[in-house]
Amino acid sequence: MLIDLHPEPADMARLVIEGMGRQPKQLPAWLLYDAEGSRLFEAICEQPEYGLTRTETALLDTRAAELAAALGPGVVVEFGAGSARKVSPLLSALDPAAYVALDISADHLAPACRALQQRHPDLPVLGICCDYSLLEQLPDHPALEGHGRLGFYPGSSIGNFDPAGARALLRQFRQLLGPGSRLLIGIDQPKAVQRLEEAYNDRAGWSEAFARNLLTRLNRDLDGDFQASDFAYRAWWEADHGRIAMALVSQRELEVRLAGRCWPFAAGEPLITEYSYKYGPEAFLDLAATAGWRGVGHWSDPAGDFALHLLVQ
Ligand code: AVJ
Repeated sequence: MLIDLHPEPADMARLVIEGMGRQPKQLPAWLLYDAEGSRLFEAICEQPEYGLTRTETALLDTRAAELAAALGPGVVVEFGAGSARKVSPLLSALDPAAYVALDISADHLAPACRALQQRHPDLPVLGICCDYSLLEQLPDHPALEGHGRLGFYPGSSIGNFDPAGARALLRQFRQLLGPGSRLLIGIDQPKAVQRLEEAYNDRAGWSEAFARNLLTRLNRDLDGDFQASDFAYRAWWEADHGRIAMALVSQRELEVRLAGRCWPFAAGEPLITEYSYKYGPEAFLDLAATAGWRGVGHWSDPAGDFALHLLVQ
């Protein structure tokens, strides 16, 4: 079952013009995920240097029973479900009243819900195609009635937001899930700088290809004239901010045409493609508290690379 709320397509030109006007220049991270970008990101997740996905998947698998006991009964609501592949062990252990997948792309949502329904034939499954950052409330539907809500936001996706944006997102989850709800959220944790930087500079070059695909997309969709050879990919840890910065760095002084305007670059000037914030348990719970969430449990791998936090309102 799928409800399509027909989310407005984002005003890409306006957002890109706004981002190119910043200092440093910075584009919205979601622009990385066109069809080719999504494929490249899947390849990143398999690289030996990038442990995030493997570690979280293993945690969800091995601790599913404990997680289910802590979560308790309700309807599972996954934000930005994509292919909805991570939630399966949780659903098996939890046996929730229903599973609701929210995603902006109807093209991803429909097959994801079908595949999930096959793995869990008795579970009521509902897909809602929407921009959940703009919704005031979830639509009325029998699957959502009479049960508490258990939010699920895996993948440390919140790491792409700056702290103010992350707080706004956590507040939005609170609003959509309602009083008495819970939220299980995956958070990548700070670790040795060398390991962090290698994760975003894999040897096979998938991280670089993922960032470079942004230039291809901008040239195609916003009539840009970026020359790939004018930019070098870099990713580095910024300790003061607790984040990895990823950028395409101009190799000379040049001008680029994009979205009907001309943009000068100095030699060595970065175009930030995304940030990836990392939070230790305390830092994350402080952030969550400012959005009205309280931590009641957390699960982490033995090395402390990644954590799943359980929050209550
Ligand atoms: C999807 C935001 C969690 O920050 O690790 C990985 C994105 N970009 N390699 C991350 C990403 C390049 C990823 N998140």
